[in-house]
Amino acid sequence: MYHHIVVLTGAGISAESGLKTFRDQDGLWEEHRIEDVATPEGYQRDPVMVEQFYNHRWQQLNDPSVVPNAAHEALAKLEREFPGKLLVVTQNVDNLHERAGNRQLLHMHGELGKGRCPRSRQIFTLHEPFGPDNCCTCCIPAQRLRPHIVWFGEMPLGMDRIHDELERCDLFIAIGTSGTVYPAAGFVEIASHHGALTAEVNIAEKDPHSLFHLHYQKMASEAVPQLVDKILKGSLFAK
Ligand code: BV8
Repeated sequence: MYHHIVVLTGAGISAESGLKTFRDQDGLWEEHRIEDVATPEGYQRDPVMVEQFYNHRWQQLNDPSVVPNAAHEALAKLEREFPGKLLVVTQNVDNLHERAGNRQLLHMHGELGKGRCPRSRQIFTLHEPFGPDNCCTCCIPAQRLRPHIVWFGEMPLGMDRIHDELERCDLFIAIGTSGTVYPAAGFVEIASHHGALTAEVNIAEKDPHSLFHLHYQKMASEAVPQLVDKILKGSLFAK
């Protein structure tokens, strides 16, 4: 039986909930260049365009067709029923893990539903789209809120806690991530180096340079419920 699990999720776990991934054919980025919408420089250059990019994705979360899928539900079941420690680290900025019920959850790249004061770094729940009138309440004069999103070149959130958990876990599972963005892409090496069994779920075939011990080439909505049942039964390569 495992005692301490870290799960890393990427855009692939939300794909079956209707949210576009970043690097698949119709990925988000194709409508925009990364450097234009997901960098501090892009925001400085054209804040309105970046605000529209994030407002659109935030409003998409209210679409009745965008709901947690079986993979999100399975991770919530794991948190409810697993007797050991579980932390879900997500690269995703959507709210599908929370809506499925996960609470031991860390958004390392920020969240669509939050804004941040550029001066105090105070975080605010978003109640209206980003724009010139959506300002902080912590400064005089009030500052225009920016998306609470970690852009390229910015430090991801919760890194100390993540490293601590990776060094202690005995099972590391990555779900629906292409492993192209660092530091998240380097987590498997840390976990494996500290003795964890590492597994990944991806519809793509195993990368020849992959460091994962196990690879489940399946849709997340099919593989994750199966994995969770094996873990809860103690039959996933029980040590
Ligand atoms: C940092 C928020 C340092 C935005 C995101 C030059 C300058 C500066 C930095 C760098 C540089 N060169 C390299 C770097 C590092 C850089 C980086 O890694 N760049 C890459 C492009 C090479 N990283 C950073 O900049 C990071 N910060 O390094 O800071 C620092 C140090 C000290 C002090 C200050 C700073 C910050 C990176 C965070 C960027 N923000 N998100 C937003 O969401 O709008 S990244 C964004 O892209 C996502 O959050 C996610 O992390 C990433 C997309 O990755 P995935 O989630 O994996 O999605 P993807 O589409 O790629 O893959 C989906 C996978 O799912 C596929 O494999 C597919 O096969 C699979 N799949 C699809 N459907 C399913 C499925 N699997 C199962 N079932 C399905 N149904």
